[in-house]
Amino acid sequence: AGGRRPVRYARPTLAARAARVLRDNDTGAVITAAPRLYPHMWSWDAAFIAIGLARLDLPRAVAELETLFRAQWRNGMVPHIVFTDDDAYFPGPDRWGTDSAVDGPHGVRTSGICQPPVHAIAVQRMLEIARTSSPEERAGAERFARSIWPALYSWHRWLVEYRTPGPSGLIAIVHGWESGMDNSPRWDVPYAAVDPGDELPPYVRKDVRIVGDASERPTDKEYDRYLWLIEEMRRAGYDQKEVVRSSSFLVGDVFITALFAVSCDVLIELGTEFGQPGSRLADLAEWAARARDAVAGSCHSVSGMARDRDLRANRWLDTQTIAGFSPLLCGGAPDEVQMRLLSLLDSDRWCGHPGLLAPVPPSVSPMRPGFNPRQYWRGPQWPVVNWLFGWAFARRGWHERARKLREAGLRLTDDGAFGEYYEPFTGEPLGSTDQSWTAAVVLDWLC
Ligand code: 2M8
Repeated sequence: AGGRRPVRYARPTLAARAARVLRDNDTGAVITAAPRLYPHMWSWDAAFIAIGLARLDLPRAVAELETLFRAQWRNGMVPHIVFTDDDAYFPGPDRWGTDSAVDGPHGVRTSGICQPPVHAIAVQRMLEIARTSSPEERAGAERFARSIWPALYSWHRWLVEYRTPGPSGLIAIVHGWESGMDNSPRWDVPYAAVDPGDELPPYVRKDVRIVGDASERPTDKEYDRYLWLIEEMRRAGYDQKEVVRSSSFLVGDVFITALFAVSCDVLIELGTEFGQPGSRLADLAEWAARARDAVAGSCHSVSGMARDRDLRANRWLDTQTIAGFSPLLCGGAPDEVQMRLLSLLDSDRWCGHPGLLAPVPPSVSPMRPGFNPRQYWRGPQWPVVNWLFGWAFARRGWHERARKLREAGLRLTDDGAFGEYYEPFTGEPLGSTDQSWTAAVVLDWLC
Protein backbone atom coordinates (compact mmCIF):
# COMPACT_ATOMS: atom_id res chain seq x y z
CA ALA A 1 0.00 0.00 0.00
CA GLY A 2 0.92 3.62 -0.24
CA GLY A 3 2.67 4.85 -3.02
CA ARG A 4 4.48 6.25 -5.88
CA ARG A 5 4.20 4.73 -9.27
CA PRO A 6 7.61 3.77 -10.53
CA VAL A 7 6.47 2.25 -13.79
CA ARG A 8 4.97 4.02 -16.79
CA TYR A 9 4.43 1.79 -19.75
CA ALA A 10 4.84 2.98 -23.30
CA ARG A 11 1.62 2.69 -25.28
CA PRO A 12 2.33 -0.44 -27.32
CA THR A 13 3.37 -2.31 -24.17
CA LEU A 14 0.34 -1.02 -22.30
CA ALA A 15 -1.93 -2.26 -25.10
CA ALA A 16 -0.27 -5.66 -25.06
CA ARG A 17 -0.69 -5.91 -21.31
CA ALA A 18 -4.36 -4.88 -21.54
CA ALA A 19 -4.97 -7.55 -24.16
CA ARG A 20 -3.34 -10.10 -21.92
CA VAL A 21 -5.63 -9.19 -19.02
CA LEU A 22 -8.68 -9.89 -21.16
CA ARG A 23 -7.19 -13.17 -22.36
CA ASP A 24 -6.21 -14.25 -18.87
CA ASN A 25 -9.65 -13.43 -17.46
CA ASP A 26 -11.32 -15.56 -20.13
CA THR A 27 -12.66 -18.79 -18.63
CA GLY A 28 -13.60 -20.02 -22.10
CA ALA A 29 -17.25 -19.35 -21.31
CA VAL A 30 -17.07 -15.76 -20.09
CA ILE A 31 -14.54 -13.07 -19.42
CA THR A 32 -14.83 -12.49 -15.71
CA ALA A 33 -15.02 -8.94 -14.38
CA ALA A 34 -11.83 -9.53 -12.39
CA PRO A 35 -9.67 -12.57 -11.72
CA ARG A 36 -10.39 -13.28 -8.06
CA LEU A 37 -12.74 -10.65 -6.72
CA TYR A 38 -15.39 -10.98 -9.43
CA PRO A 39 -15.28 -14.46 -11.00
CA HIS A 40 -18.54 -14.03 -12.96
CA MET A 41 -20.00 -11.93 -15.77
CA TRP A 42 -21.36 -8.52 -14.76
CA SER A 43 -23.80 -6.76 -17.04
CA TRP A 44 -22.22 -3.38 -17.62
CA ASP A 45 -18.71 -4.76 -17.31
CA ALA A 46 -19.54 -7.13 -20.18
CA ALA A 47 -20.53 -4.18 -22.36
CA PHE A 48 -17.20 -2.41 -21.81
CA ILE A 49 -15.30 -5.68 -22.18
CA ALA A 50 -16.96 -6.23 -25.55
CA ILE A 51 -15.77 -2.80 -26.69
CA GLY A 52 -12.18 -3.61 -25.75
CA LEU A 53 -12.39 -7.08 -27.25
CA ALA A 54 -13.72 -5.75 -30.53
CA ARG A 55 -10.16 -4.56 -31.20
CA LEU A 56 -8.70 -7.99 -30.55
CA ASP A 57 -11.24 -10.57 -31.54
CA LEU A 58 -14.62 -9.47 -32.79
CA PRO A 59 -16.28 -12.92 -32.65
CA ARG A 60 -15.23 -13.20 -29.00
CA ALA A 61 -16.71 -9.75 -28.31
CA VAL A 62 -19.96 -10.80 -29.97
CA ALA A 63 -20.03 -14.05 -28.00
CA GLU A 64 -19.67 -12.09 -24.77
CA LEU A 65 -22.78 -10.01 -25.33
CA GLU A 66 -24.66 -13.02 -26.66
CA THR A 67 -23.88 -14.83 -23.42
CA LEU A 68 -25.20 -11.90 -21.43
CA PHE A 69 -28.39 -11.66 -23.46
CA ARG A 70 -29.01 -15.41 -23.27
CA ALA A 71 -29.44 -14.71 -19.57
CA GLN A 72 -31.99 -11.94 -20.22
CA TRP A 73 -35.10 -12.51 -18.15
CA ARG A 74 -38.35 -13.30 -19.91
CA ASN A 75 -39.75 -9.93 -18.92
CA GLY A 76 -36.79 -8.16 -20.58
CA MET A 77 -34.49 -7.48 -17.64
CA VAL A 78 -30.79 -7.97 -18.28
CA PRO A 79 -29.49 -9.35 -14.97
CA HIS A 80 -26.56 -7.70 -13.26
CA ILE A 81 -24.63 -10.95 -12.78
CA VAL A 82 -24.54 -14.10 -14.89
CA PHE A 83 -22.98 -16.70 -12.64
CA THR A 84 -20.22 -19.10 -13.57
CA ASP A 85 -19.82 -22.10 -11.28
CA ASP A 86 -17.03 -20.42 -9.31
CA ASP A 87 -18.07 -20.02 -5.69
CA ALA A 88 -15.48 -17.46 -4.59
CA TYR A 89 -17.95 -14.54 -4.72
CA PHE A 90 -20.67 -13.69 -2.26
CA PRO A 91 -23.63 -13.37 -2.72
CA GLY A 92 -23.77 -16.26 -5.17
CA PRO A 93 -26.82 -17.74 -6.90
CA ASP A 94 -28.08 -19.65 -3.87
CA ARG A 95 -28.27 -16.52 -1.79
CA TRP A 96 -30.03 -14.68 -4.62
CA GLY A 97 -32.51 -17.52 -4.91
CA THR A 98 -33.70 -16.54 -8.37
CA ASP A 99 -33.98 -20.11 -9.68
CA SER A 100 -37.71 -20.17 -9.07
CA ALA A 101 -38.39 -16.56 -10.15
CA VAL A 102 -41.35 -16.48 -12.54
CA ASP A 103 -39.60 -14.38 -15.15
CA GLY A 104 -36.12 -15.86 -14.78
CA PRO A 105 -34.14 -17.20 -17.73
CA HIS A 106 -33.82 -20.90 -18.53
CA GLY A 107 -30.60 -22.80 -18.05
CA VAL A 108 -28.50 -20.04 -16.45
CA ARG A 109 -28.22 -18.72 -12.94
CA THR A 110 -28.32 -14.98 -12.45
CA SER A 111 -28.80 -12.30 -9.82
CA GLY A 112 -32.21 -10.66 -9.61
CA ILE A 113 -31.42 -6.99 -10.29
CA CYS A 114 -30.03 -4.99 -13.21
CA GLN A 115 -27.23 -2.52 -13.99
CA PRO A 116 -26.85 0.61 -16.16
CA PRO A 117 -28.09 0.20 -19.76
CA VAL A 118 -24.87 0.76 -21.71
CA HIS A 119 -25.25 -2.24 -24.02
CA ALA A 120 -26.55 -0.41 -27.08
CA ILE A 121 -23.55 1.91 -26.77
CA ALA A 122 -21.26 -1.13 -26.82
CA VAL A 123 -22.93 -2.62 -29.88
CA GLN A 124 -22.59 0.62 -31.80
CA ARG A 125 -18.96 0.99 -30.80
CA MET A 126 -18.23 -2.60 -31.87
CA LEU A 127 -19.77 -1.82 -35.21
CA GLU A 128 -17.65 1.31 -35.64
CA ILE A 129 -14.52 -0.65 -34.84
CA ALA A 130 -15.41 -3.52 -37.16
CA ARG A 131 -16.00 -1.07 -39.98
CA THR A 132 -12.36 -0.04 -39.84
CA SER A 133 -11.38 -3.69 -40.22
CA SER A 134 -11.93 -6.42 -42.83
CA PRO A 135 -15.14 -6.92 -44.87
CA GLU A 136 -15.79 -10.15 -42.91
CA GLU A 137 -15.54 -8.39 -39.56
CA ARG A 138 -17.79 -5.67 -40.81
CA ALA A 139 -20.39 -8.15 -42.03
CA GLY A 140 -20.15 -10.08 -38.76
CA ALA A 141 -20.72 -6.96 -36.67
CA GLU A 142 -23.67 -5.92 -38.82
CA ARG A 143 -25.27 -9.35 -38.53
CA PHE A 144 -24.81 -9.18 -34.79
CA ALA A 145 -26.20 -5.65 -34.42
CA ARG A 146 -29.27 -6.65 -36.40
CA SER A 147 -29.84 -9.84 -34.45
CA ILE A 148 -29.41 -8.36 -30.97
CA TRP A 149 -31.52 -5.27 -31.61
CA PRO A 150 -34.89 -6.75 -30.52
CA ALA A 151 -33.36 -7.94 -27.24
CA LEU A 152 -31.93 -4.48 -26.61
CA TYR A 153 -35.31 -2.98 -27.33
CA SER A 154 -37.06 -5.28 -24.86
CA TRP A 155 -34.43 -4.50 -22.22
CA HIS A 156 -35.14 -0.78 -22.66
CA ARG A 157 -38.87 -1.45 -22.61
CA TRP A 158 -38.47 -3.29 -19.31
CA LEU A 159 -36.85 -0.20 -17.77
CA VAL A 160 -39.80 1.91 -18.87
CA GLU A 161 -42.50 -0.58 -17.99
CA TYR A 162 -41.26 -1.56 -14.55
CA ARG A 163 -38.82 1.08 -13.47
CA THR A 164 -40.31 4.45 -14.22
CA PRO A 165 -42.77 4.59 -11.35
CA GLY A 166 -42.97 8.23 -10.33
CA PRO A 167 -43.87 11.53 -11.93
CA SER A 168 -40.16 12.54 -11.90
CA GLY A 169 -39.66 10.30 -14.94
CA LEU A 170 -36.35 9.09 -13.52
CA ILE A 171 -35.53 5.42 -13.88
CA ALA A 172 -35.72 3.85 -10.46
CA ILE A 173 -33.36 1.42 -8.83
CA VAL A 174 -34.26 -0.96 -6.02
CA HIS A 175 -30.69 -1.63 -4.89
CA GLY A 176 -27.54 0.51 -4.87
CA TRP A 177 -25.82 -2.28 -6.83
CA GLU A 178 -28.11 -1.50 -9.74
CA SER A 179 -26.49 1.92 -10.04
CA GLY A 180 -23.07 0.32 -10.47
CA MET A 181 -21.82 2.84 -7.87
CA ASP A 182 -22.57 0.59 -4.92
CA ASN A 183 -21.59 2.62 -1.86
CA SER A 184 -21.61 6.09 -3.41
CA PRO A 185 -22.68 8.78 -0.93
CA ARG A 186 -25.55 9.28 -3.40
CA TRP A 187 -27.31 6.45 -1.58
CA ASP A 188 -26.48 7.25 2.04
CA VAL A 189 -29.81 8.92 2.83
CA PRO A 190 -32.06 6.25 1.27
CA TYR A 191 -29.93 3.47 2.73
CA ALA A 192 -30.30 4.99 6.19
CA ALA A 193 -33.97 4.03 5.96
CA VAL A 194 -33.19 0.40 5.10
CA ASP A 195 -33.43 -1.52 8.32
CA PRO A 196 -32.20 -5.12 8.19
CA GLY A 197 -33.91 -5.85 11.51
CA ASP A 198 -33.19 -9.27 12.99
CA GLU A 199 -34.53 -11.38 10.15
CA LEU A 200 -31.44 -11.14 7.99
CA PRO A 201 -30.09 -14.67 7.46
CA PRO A 202 -26.42 -14.90 8.50
CA TYR A 203 -23.71 -14.59 5.87
CA VAL A 204 -19.97 -14.32 5.44
CA ARG A 205 -18.40 -11.75 3.13
CA LYS A 206 -15.75 -12.97 0.73
CA ASP A 207 -14.72 -9.68 -0.90
CA VAL A 208 -12.82 -8.40 2.14
CA ARG A 209 -10.65 -11.53 2.17
CA ILE A 210 -9.57 -10.86 -1.39
CA VAL A 211 -9.02 -7.11 -1.26
CA GLY A 212 -6.11 -6.85 1.17
CA ASP A 213 -7.28 -3.61 2.76
CA ALA A 214 -10.92 -3.97 3.81
CA SER A 215 -11.28 -0.21 4.17
CA GLU A 216 -11.20 0.08 0.36
CA ARG A 217 -14.53 -1.80 0.27
CA PRO A 218 -18.00 -1.00 1.66
CA THR A 219 -18.50 -1.50 5.41
CA ASP A 220 -20.25 -4.46 7.07
CA LYS A 221 -23.15 -2.23 7.98
CA GLU A 222 -23.56 -1.35 4.32
CA TYR A 223 -23.40 -5.03 3.40
CA ASP A 224 -26.18 -5.84 5.88
CA ARG A 225 -28.39 -3.43 4.00
CA TYR A 226 -27.35 -4.80 0.60
CA LEU A 227 -28.23 -8.29 1.77
CA TRP A 228 -31.46 -7.23 3.38
CA LEU A 229 -32.71 -5.77 0.10
CA ILE A 230 -31.98 -9.10 -1.58
CA GLU A 231 -33.96 -10.81 1.17
CA GLU A 232 -36.92 -8.53 0.50
CA MET A 233 -36.81 -9.30 -3.22
CA ARG A 234 -36.56 -13.02 -2.61
CA ARG A 235 -39.65 -12.82 -0.47
CA ALA A 236 -41.42 -10.99 -3.29
CA GLY A 237 -40.43 -13.84 -5.62
CA TYR A 238 -38.68 -11.31 -7.87
CA ASP A 239 -42.07 -10.22 -9.14
CA GLN A 240 -41.01 -6.78 -10.44
CA LYS A 241 -44.27 -5.00 -9.74
CA GLU A 242 -44.18 -6.28 -6.20
CA VAL A 243 -40.48 -5.46 -5.77
CA VAL A 244 -41.04 -1.86 -6.85
CA ARG A 245 -44.11 -1.63 -4.64
CA SER A 246 -42.51 -3.02 -1.52
CA SER A 247 -38.71 -2.57 -1.58
CA SER A 248 -37.48 -0.38 1.24
CA PHE A 249 -35.10 1.26 -1.24
CA LEU A 250 -36.55 2.97 -4.31
CA VAL A 251 -34.55 5.78 -5.82
CA GLY A 252 -34.72 7.60 -9.16
CA ASP A 253 -31.17 7.28 -10.52
CA VAL A 254 -30.21 10.26 -12.64
CA PHE A 255 -27.02 8.71 -14.04
CA ILE A 256 -28.87 5.62 -15.27
CA THR A 257 -31.61 7.84 -16.66
CA ALA A 258 -29.06 9.86 -18.66
CA LEU A 259 -27.38 6.72 -19.98
CA PHE A 260 -30.79 5.35 -20.87
CA ALA A 261 -31.66 8.49 -22.85
CA VAL A 262 -28.50 8.38 -24.91
CA SER A 263 -28.69 4.59 -25.31
CA CYS A 264 -32.20 4.99 -26.72
CA ASP A 265 -30.77 7.47 -29.25
CA VAL A 266 -28.14 4.94 -30.20
CA LEU A 267 -30.75 2.20 -30.56
CA ILE A 268 -32.75 4.46 -32.85
CA GLU A 269 -29.68 4.97 -35.03
CA LEU A 270 -29.01 1.24 -35.16
CA GLY A 271 -32.67 0.40 -35.70
CA THR A 272 -33.00 2.90 -38.52
CA GLU A 273 -29.98 1.45 -40.25
CA PHE A 274 -31.13 -2.13 -39.82
CA GLY A 275 -34.78 -1.62 -40.75
CA GLN A 276 -36.45 -2.15 -37.39
CA PRO A 277 -40.19 -1.44 -37.01
CA GLY A 278 -41.16 2.23 -37.03
CA SER A 279 -43.42 1.80 -34.02
CA ARG A 280 -40.47 0.63 -31.97
CA LEU A 281 -38.31 3.51 -33.14
CA ALA A 282 -41.11 5.86 -32.11
CA ASP A 283 -41.26 4.25 -28.66
CA LEU A 284 -37.54 4.78 -28.23
CA ALA A 285 -37.79 8.42 -29.28
CA GLU A 286 -40.53 8.99 -26.75
CA TRP A 287 -38.58 7.22 -23.98
CA ALA A 288 -35.43 9.19 -24.78
CA ALA A 289 -37.29 12.50 -24.66
CA ARG A 290 -38.92 11.64 -21.36
CA ALA A 291 -35.67 10.50 -19.80
CA ARG A 292 -33.85 13.62 -20.98
CA ASP A 293 -36.57 15.83 -19.50
CA ALA A 294 -36.30 13.94 -16.24
CA VAL A 295 -32.54 14.52 -16.11
CA ALA A 296 -32.93 18.22 -16.91
CA GLY A 297 -35.76 18.50 -14.38
CA SER A 298 -33.55 17.14 -11.62
CA CYS A 299 -30.94 19.90 -11.84
CA HIS A 300 -30.37 21.97 -8.73
CA SER A 301 -31.32 25.60 -9.28
CA VAL A 302 -28.06 26.96 -7.90
CA SER A 303 -25.34 24.40 -8.63
CA GLY A 304 -26.91 23.05 -11.81
CA MET A 305 -25.98 19.55 -10.70
CA ALA A 306 -28.41 16.76 -11.52
CA ARG A 307 -29.92 14.92 -8.58
CA ASP A 308 -31.26 11.52 -7.70
CA ARG A 309 -34.64 11.34 -6.09
CA ASP A 310 -35.64 9.27 -3.10
CA LEU A 311 -38.98 7.90 -4.25
CA ARG A 312 -39.86 6.48 -0.85
CA ALA A 313 -39.30 9.73 1.07
CA ASN A 314 -40.30 11.86 -1.92
CA ARG A 315 -37.37 14.19 -1.89
CA TRP A 316 -34.35 15.20 -3.94
CA LEU A 317 -30.97 13.91 -2.87
CA ASP A 318 -28.55 16.80 -2.91
CA THR A 319 -25.33 14.86 -2.36
CA GLN A 320 -22.91 16.02 -5.03
CA THR A 321 -21.04 13.27 -6.83
CA ILE A 322 -19.89 12.51 -10.36
CA ALA A 323 -23.53 11.63 -11.17
CA GLY A 324 -24.36 15.34 -10.89
CA PHE A 325 -22.76 15.75 -14.32
CA SER A 326 -25.28 13.38 -15.94
CA PRO A 327 -26.82 16.09 -18.17
CA LEU A 328 -23.47 16.29 -19.96
CA LEU A 329 -23.90 12.66 -21.01
CA CYS A 330 -27.28 13.01 -22.62
CA GLY A 331 -27.85 16.72 -23.24
CA GLY A 332 -31.25 18.31 -22.84
CA ALA A 333 -30.47 20.71 -19.98
CA PRO A 334 -30.64 24.44 -20.76
CA ASP A 335 -27.38 25.82 -22.24
CA GLU A 336 -26.75 27.94 -19.22
CA VAL A 337 -26.94 24.89 -16.90
CA GLN A 338 -24.67 22.97 -19.19
CA MET A 339 -22.09 25.77 -19.17
CA ARG A 340 -22.19 25.84 -15.41
CA LEU A 341 -21.61 22.10 -15.24
CA LEU A 342 -18.72 22.23 -17.68
CA SER A 343 -16.94 24.95 -15.76
CA LEU A 344 -17.56 23.11 -12.50
CA LEU A 345 -16.09 19.95 -14.04
CA ASP A 346 -12.97 21.89 -15.09
CA SER A 347 -12.64 23.67 -11.75
CA ASP A 348 -10.41 22.81 -8.82
CA ARG A 349 -13.38 21.06 -7.24
CA TRP A 350 -13.21 18.33 -9.86
CA CYS A 351 -10.78 17.65 -12.74
CA GLY A 352 -8.80 20.83 -12.11
CA HIS A 353 -7.92 19.93 -8.54
CA PRO A 354 -4.19 20.67 -8.31
CA GLY A 355 -3.44 17.51 -6.34
CA LEU A 356 -4.71 15.01 -8.91
CA LEU A 357 -2.22 12.74 -10.64
CA ALA A 358 -4.40 12.90 -13.76
CA PRO A 359 -7.38 15.17 -14.55
CA VAL A 360 -9.90 12.32 -14.48
CA PRO A 361 -13.14 13.17 -12.66
CA PRO A 362 -13.15 11.44 -9.27
CA SER A 363 -16.32 9.67 -8.06
CA VAL A 364 -16.74 12.39 -5.41
CA SER A 365 -15.24 15.88 -5.36
CA PRO A 366 -11.98 15.99 -3.34
CA MET A 367 -13.31 19.21 -1.80
CA ARG A 368 -16.41 17.54 -0.40
CA PRO A 369 -16.51 16.63 3.28
CA GLY A 370 -16.57 12.85 3.50
CA PHE A 371 -14.48 12.43 0.34
CA ASN A 372 -12.34 9.35 0.86
CA PRO A 373 -9.55 8.91 -1.71
CA ARG A 374 -9.26 5.17 -1.11
CA GLN A 375 -12.76 3.92 -0.58
CA TYR A 376 -14.47 2.49 -3.61
CA TRP A 377 -17.22 4.81 -4.94
CA ARG A 378 -16.58 7.47 -2.27
CA GLY A 379 -13.70 9.29 -3.91
CA PRO A 380 -11.44 7.20 -6.16
CA GLN A 381 -11.30 7.63 -9.92
CA TRP A 382 -12.90 4.96 -12.09
CA PRO A 383 -11.49 4.56 -15.61
CA VAL A 384 -14.81 3.31 -17.03
CA VAL A 385 -16.66 6.36 -15.84
CA ASN A 386 -14.02 8.50 -17.51
CA TRP A 387 -14.53 6.49 -20.71
CA LEU A 388 -18.28 7.14 -20.61
CA PHE A 389 -17.85 10.88 -20.32
CA GLY A 390 -15.21 10.87 -23.06
CA TRP A 391 -17.45 8.82 -25.33
CA ALA A 392 -20.42 11.11 -24.68
CA PHE A 393 -18.35 14.24 -25.26
CA ALA A 394 -17.09 12.93 -28.59
CA ARG A 395 -20.63 12.07 -29.58
CA ARG A 396 -21.71 15.58 -28.70
CA GLY A 397 -18.98 16.99 -30.92
CA TRP A 398 -16.77 18.13 -28.05
CA HIS A 399 -13.68 16.51 -29.51
CA GLU A 400 -11.08 18.48 -27.60
CA ARG A 401 -12.73 17.61 -24.30
CA ALA A 402 -12.98 13.97 -25.35
CA ARG A 403 -9.30 13.93 -26.27
CA LYS A 404 -8.32 15.42 -22.92
CA LEU A 405 -10.29 12.81 -21.01
CA ARG A 406 -8.70 10.05 -23.04
CA GLU A 407 -5.21 11.40 -22.35
CA ALA A 408 -6.04 11.76 -18.67
CA GLY A 409 -7.40 8.21 -18.55
CA LEU A 410 -4.22 6.90 -20.13
CA ARG A 411 -2.07 8.88 -17.70
CA LEU A 412 -3.99 7.32 -14.83
CA THR A 413 -3.69 3.77 -16.13
CA ASP A 414 -0.21 3.75 -17.64
CA ASP A 415 1.07 1.89 -14.58
CA GLY A 416 -0.26 -1.19 -16.34
CA ALA A 417 -1.96 -2.55 -13.21
CA PHE A 418 -5.51 -2.09 -14.59
CA GLY A 419 -6.83 -1.16 -11.18
CA GLU A 420 -10.51 -1.40 -10.49
CA TYR A 421 -10.26 2.18 -9.19
CA TYR A 422 -7.45 4.62 -8.41
CA GLU A 423 -6.35 6.83 -5.56
CA PRO A 424 -6.64 10.25 -7.21
CA PHE A 425 -3.56 11.91 -5.72
CA THR A 426 -1.00 9.12 -5.87
CA GLY A 427 -2.51 7.11 -8.71
CA GLU A 428 -2.27 3.95 -6.64
CA PRO A 429 -4.43 1.17 -8.10
CA LEU A 430 -7.03 0.01 -5.57
CA GLY A 431 -9.53 -2.82 -5.19
CA SER A 432 -8.78 -5.50 -7.75
CA THR A 433 -5.94 -5.31 -10.25
CA ASP A 434 -6.26 -6.77 -13.76
CA GLN A 435 -9.87 -5.60 -13.76
CA SER A 436 -11.29 -6.45 -17.18
CA TRP A 437 -13.26 -3.29 -17.87
CA THR A 438 -10.24 -1.12 -17.06
CA ALA A 439 -8.15 -3.10 -19.54
CA ALA A 440 -10.96 -2.82 -22.08
CA VAL A 441 -11.31 0.96 -21.95
CA VAL A 442 -7.54 1.37 -22.08
CA LEU A 443 -7.53 -0.68 -25.28
CA ASP A 444 -10.25 1.49 -26.72
CA TRP A 445 -8.32 4.65 -25.82
CA LEU A 446 -5.13 3.32 -27.36
CA CYS A 447 -6.47 2.26 -30.72
C1 2M8 B 1 -18.91 -3.64 -8.15
O1 2M8 B 1 -20.11 -4.21 -7.67
C2 2M8 B 1 -20.26 -5.55 -7.16
C3 2M8 B 1 -21.74 -5.81 -6.95
O2 2M8 B 1 -22.42 -5.72 -8.16
C4 2M8 B 1 -19.54 -5.81 -5.88
O3 2M8 B 1 -18.98 -4.90 -5.26
O4 2M8 B 1 -19.55 -6.97 -5.45
C5 2M8 B 1 -19.28 -2.29 -8.80
O5 2M8 B 1 -18.15 -1.49 -9.02
C6 2M8 B 1 -20.03 -2.52 -10.11
O6 2M8 B 1 -20.26 -1.31 -10.78
C7 2M8 B 1 -19.27 -3.47 -11.01
O7 2M8 B 1 -20.07 -3.77 -12.14
C8 2M8 B 1 -18.89 -4.77 -10.29
C9 2M8 B 1 -17.98 -5.66 -11.12
O8 2M8 B 1 -16.88 -4.93 -11.62
O9 2M8 B 1 -18.22 -4.47 -9.07
